[in-house]
Amino acid sequence: MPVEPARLELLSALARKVLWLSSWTIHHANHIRPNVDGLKVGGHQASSASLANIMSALYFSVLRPEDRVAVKPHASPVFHAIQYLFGHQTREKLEDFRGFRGAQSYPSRTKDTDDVDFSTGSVGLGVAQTLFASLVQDYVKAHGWMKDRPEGRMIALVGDAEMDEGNIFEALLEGWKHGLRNTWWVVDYNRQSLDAVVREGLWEKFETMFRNFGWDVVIVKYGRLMRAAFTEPGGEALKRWIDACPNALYAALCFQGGASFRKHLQDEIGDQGAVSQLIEKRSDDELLALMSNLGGHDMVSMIEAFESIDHDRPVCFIAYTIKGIGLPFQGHKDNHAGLMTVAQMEKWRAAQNIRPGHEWEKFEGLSQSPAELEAFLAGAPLNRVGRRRLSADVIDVPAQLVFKPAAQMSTQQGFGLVLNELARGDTELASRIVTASPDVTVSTNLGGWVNRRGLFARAEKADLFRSEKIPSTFNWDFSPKGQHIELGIAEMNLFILMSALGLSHSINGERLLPIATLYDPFIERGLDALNYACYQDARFMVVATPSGITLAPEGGAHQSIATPLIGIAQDGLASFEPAFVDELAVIMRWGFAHMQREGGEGGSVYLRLSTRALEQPQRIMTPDLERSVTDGAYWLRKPGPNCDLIVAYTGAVAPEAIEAIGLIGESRRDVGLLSVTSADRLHGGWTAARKLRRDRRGIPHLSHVEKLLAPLPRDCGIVTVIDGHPVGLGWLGSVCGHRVEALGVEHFGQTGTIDDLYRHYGIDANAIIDAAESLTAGAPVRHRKMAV
Ligand SMILES: Cc1ncc(C[n+]2csc(CCOP(=O)(O)OP(=O)(O)O)c2C)c(N)n1
Ligand SMILES: [Mg+2]
Repeated sequence: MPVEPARLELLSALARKVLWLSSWTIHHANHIRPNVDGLKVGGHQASSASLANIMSALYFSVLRPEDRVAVKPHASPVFHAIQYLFGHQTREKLEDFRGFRGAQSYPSRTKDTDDVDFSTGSVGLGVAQTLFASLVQDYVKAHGWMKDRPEGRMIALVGDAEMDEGNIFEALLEGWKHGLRNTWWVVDYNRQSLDAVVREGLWEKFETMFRNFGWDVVIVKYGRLMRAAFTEPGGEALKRWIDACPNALYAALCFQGGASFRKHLQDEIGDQGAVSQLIEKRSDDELLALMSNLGGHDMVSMIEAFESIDHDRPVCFIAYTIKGIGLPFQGHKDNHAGLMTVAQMEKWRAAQNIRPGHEWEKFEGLSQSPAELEAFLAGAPLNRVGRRRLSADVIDVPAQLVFKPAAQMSTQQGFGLVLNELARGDTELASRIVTASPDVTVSTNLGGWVNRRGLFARAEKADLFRSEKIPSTFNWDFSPKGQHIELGIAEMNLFILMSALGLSHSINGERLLPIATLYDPFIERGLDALNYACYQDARFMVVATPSGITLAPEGGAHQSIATPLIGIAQDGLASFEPAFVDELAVIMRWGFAHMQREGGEGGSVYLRLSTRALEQPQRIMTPDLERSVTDGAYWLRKPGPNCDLIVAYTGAVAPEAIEAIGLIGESRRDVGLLSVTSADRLHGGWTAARKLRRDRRGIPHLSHVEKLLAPLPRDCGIVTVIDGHPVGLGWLGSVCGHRVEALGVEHFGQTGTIDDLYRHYGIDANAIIDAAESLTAGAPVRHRKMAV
């Protein structure tokens, strides 16, 4: 459908205003705001300009309220400018761009207040987020929860160099497997990255690749001026020249201006009759306007391209642009961090009829009446309904999660049993759980759950082995009602899927409780995506096994050392490492509630579990014990008044700690054994309590760990032991000033039995006893563990 002239005029005026406001925001942050010496803003002005027109086309005309967008990180000022025109962003926040509580450098769901759909910043991740968000929308729809809500398109505005990020390709493959729909990726093809000009012919690689994955590809290369010029006599020759011009030269000529274009064109095709005339009849300015009229900078071309899509297959738009268009450094290869000087800005301001002191005024310098522009903005389809961010009710979590107990079992087994019981029941909680695993569903003990709840696919697909009556432990039926999403091996995809599932309450207004299972060492493979999911405040549960060196025969490549520290340091993720299954059940229950708490009160959950089967304690889980488990620690053996040593352990080394404390206890009476279920929660509680005490001077508030350790005599020693990096527990000595011997694993694992490796790395019972003796002057320990 052609774009009517009146609408076009308004859209073009607004796009010019967006370019101005975004550049002014950056300029203001650098040259005008006080106290920002040294806080130079790089990477925004040129990069933003590139997308000002495309985003104006989208936000002011194409987007519908149900669509969701991930904006290229450096186009953040464009996004904020658009929201400012809509009235969703304040002038104060724009003036404070990149400042404390100001508009964020990169669009942030949690820190910005102007309706950011998906955070971006670490390039590549926001792009993949849109793909998984679309799969999640399909999941919600297939489960009958969309009600009358229309399907949204999940749209990413992508830098061409951003496409180098491997996670995008991993996501593409996964999207293809799941029959991806309703996803648009708009590549800002400015042929520049941060450092350089991109390789020739990159668009062909993109085109082939996207088509190969079943996407529609729309190339928007020429703007209206160009298309009109191509129909003039000599136009064909001009088009051939444009098509053959190397990226670097085109960029350089855009920087140099009309005269340089003229010289090159005349030297190379000028003697070809009609084309000379085509060039000569244009002034330098007109020639530059023609040559920089690439598709991405032409409102009509972009609107037509977007509106031409009449199907729900995924679409890649390759929109040709010039980095820094309209600004003095347009096309210059060093422009990523380029900033306009005060003099350049002055000149540009005057050229746009913007009066000094009126730079922030929404419609200053535009020829249309403010009333007309306001009415147009208010009537933009995106603004048709009020709030676009949705919410969902909290799902009830039963008072207790049950499991079939066994005398000896691992926490991984326990996890499978808890989920199996949930799968057998018909609670609302169970119906909202979605599991996913990167090709380790069975080996992470999700088999029982999947057997009962099935795999998710939009179309039914029966398990062939079952239909052929070939015996198999697992039922691999796919259906729209399935609750397990089967993923390929890429851990990046797992975490971005968690990021999408874990935002469903906000995006789709329907709460999901996602659980990811994977091998603990491979958390590091997907770590940036995990961090990204937490940064967006997505809510999910990560269940990782095997962990530490307990999968001893697998060797160093399958053993994890650093993950306990990740668990402590990762913001938005409460991490736990229980030793026993009754603790695990309590933690999972707490976790499902924590995943649903509002704002800073809640978050995601990480369970570092083990495949090592341990003898389970026979005990009653009292409310006190439950609270201690979720607060992070409890006394498995309470120290006496004259205690000179305690052992604090985490997770699968419980038997070593118990044995050591038994042997030490033969000669020293009051020793204690502290079971640490969450070093993260324990440490977090301690820091929070100290801050509270400082803030509310004099009002005592003791954290859980302080209450546990404060009664110990001053010279009591602490041996800490963990199947992971010793720093994970070593900090316990700082709480009340006790000396610590911290045992753990600091080097890549060997192959061997657990006993071999625990002895080798010094986390077995004898190592604990040795550490205890080196730390305290108490009676010598008479017996050691015998070698087996
Ligand atoms: C994972 C990651 N690596 C590096 C960066 C730093 N960085 C930001 S933008 C960018 C490249 C910009 O090129 P492109 O995507 O083409 O966007 P343009 O600036 O051309 O608009 C880089 C390397 C980042 N933000 N995230
Ligand atoms: Mg680029």
